[in-house]
Amino acid sequence: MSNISRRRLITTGLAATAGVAGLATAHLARRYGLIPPDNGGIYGPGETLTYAAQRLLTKHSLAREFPRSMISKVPFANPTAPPSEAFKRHQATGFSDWKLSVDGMVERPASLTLSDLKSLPIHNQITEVTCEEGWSYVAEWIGTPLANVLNAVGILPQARYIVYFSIERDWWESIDMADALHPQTFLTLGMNDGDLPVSFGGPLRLRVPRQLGYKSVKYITHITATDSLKRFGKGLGSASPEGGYAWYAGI
Ligand SMILES: Nc1nc2c(c(=O)[nH]1)N[C@H]1C(S)=C(S)[C@@H](COP(=O)(O)O)O[C@H]1N2
Ligand SMILES: [Mo]
Repeated sequence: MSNISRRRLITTGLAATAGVAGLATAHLARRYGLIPPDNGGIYGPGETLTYAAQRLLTKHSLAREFPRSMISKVPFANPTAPPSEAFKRHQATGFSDWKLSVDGMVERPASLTLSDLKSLPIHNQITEVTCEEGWSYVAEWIGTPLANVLNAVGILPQARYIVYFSIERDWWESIDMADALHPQTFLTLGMNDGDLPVSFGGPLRLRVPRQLGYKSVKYITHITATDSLKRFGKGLGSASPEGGYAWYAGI
């Protein structure tokens, strides 16, 4: 897109966000494919407006990063480890057999161990986890940007979403390519200078700091690239809209 048409798009987007022309945003959303998977039902038009406006205006912005002094002394973990036998077996062997399978619309499907992931460039960020229930905490997250893994497997140009799955069966989410390739979207292996504790999603969690906490799924075992979310679950994009929460949870 040329700079001029991008600027025009942003200006139009701004006008629409200001409420001057919600219809214009809906039109732009369709034109640029900015329709979220949970666009049906009573809240659907609102979801489309939020997602399209955010993508048109803030696609490249960064989540706030904090100084080390602001790391929460007592970070709040939602409960405990997954109770499954499969998880306990992994825990007993120090997660040495933990695998992340990467498939779908990629040139070279792969199955990566934690040490494979640790051999990629490792970055850190001090960002906040914000739960939809109102609490939050700041921690340092250490891992490799998801983009590094996607580049390594060769994402196909028609891929539009990354769907990611936990060893906890009911937890799966998806994000669009803007968030998947975002520099702060991390496959996280460490926290506050140590390994990632199990209660915080260890051994492997996808941190998506541009969105609410529920998009940062713990115990990741599988990611897949796709051009459509229709064939996953009820076709709404992830587990959250199936339970009444927005698929796009930008903050
Ligand atoms: N696998 C899995 N991932 C999960 C959850 C969960 O219960 N299981 N809870 C989610 C919710 S609702 C939030 S707010 C954050 C909480 O992260 P925390 O435990 O680090 O505070 O994790 C998210 N990821
Ligand atoms: Mo949450």
